[in-house]
Amino acid sequence: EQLAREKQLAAAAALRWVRSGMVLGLGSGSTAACFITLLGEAVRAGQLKVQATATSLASEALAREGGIPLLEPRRGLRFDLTVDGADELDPHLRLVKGGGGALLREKVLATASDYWLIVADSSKAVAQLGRFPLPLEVVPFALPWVLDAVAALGGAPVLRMDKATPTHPAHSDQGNLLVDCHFNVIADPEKLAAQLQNIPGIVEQGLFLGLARAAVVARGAEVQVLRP
Ligand code: DER
Repeated sequence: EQLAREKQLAAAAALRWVRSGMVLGLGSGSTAACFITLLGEAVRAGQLKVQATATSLASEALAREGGIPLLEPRRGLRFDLTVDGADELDPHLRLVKGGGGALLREKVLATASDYWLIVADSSKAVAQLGRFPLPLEVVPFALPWVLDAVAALGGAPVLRMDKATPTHPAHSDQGNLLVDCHFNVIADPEKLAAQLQNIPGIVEQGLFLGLARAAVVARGAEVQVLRP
């Protein structure tokens, strides 16, 4: 339907940023998956010669299936371009990410990238962050105190349960827990990010600030390139 077509459109547009010889970071989620699939087709057709590292085991499997040569993490490895999705993006290109539970590896690769490009359908663009629950990755031992600290910040924290077995909590690729925080409105993202980073046991939080170079947002049949 409309959003699926927009994801495809944004992903196809992002392919224009790719040049042979690049070392690429591959994001996670359904829009990034469209990009990885299209990239695999170009690699298999001999149109692009690239190497890549993925931000989740799911994206890694998709890239391997597509025939994209993969690089293991190593010292000094930097990415010419990383293409990733978002759950929300505001006019300053501040993002909420982590809906797919990959926020830790996503932020590691975003930070190691020379150019971090967002691909999104029109539903992601918002005037103010916060309606999408803010994801956290949390070390299991610390969970009770993290839930208390987030509640004290007004974040109404909810432990994310596994989609397949709803009686069990979801786990990140690192084996940590995921907590979704219902702030509703995040008026000061920078302040909240600093507060969350001060809570021991939170290994990553889903605010991605000052990282995105551009966002390719598909709206209907149109593609807009937004810059901070
Ligand atoms: O978890 C994430 O940050 C992913 O990028 C994802 O949530 C983006 O959403 P999408 O599946 O609609 O692309």
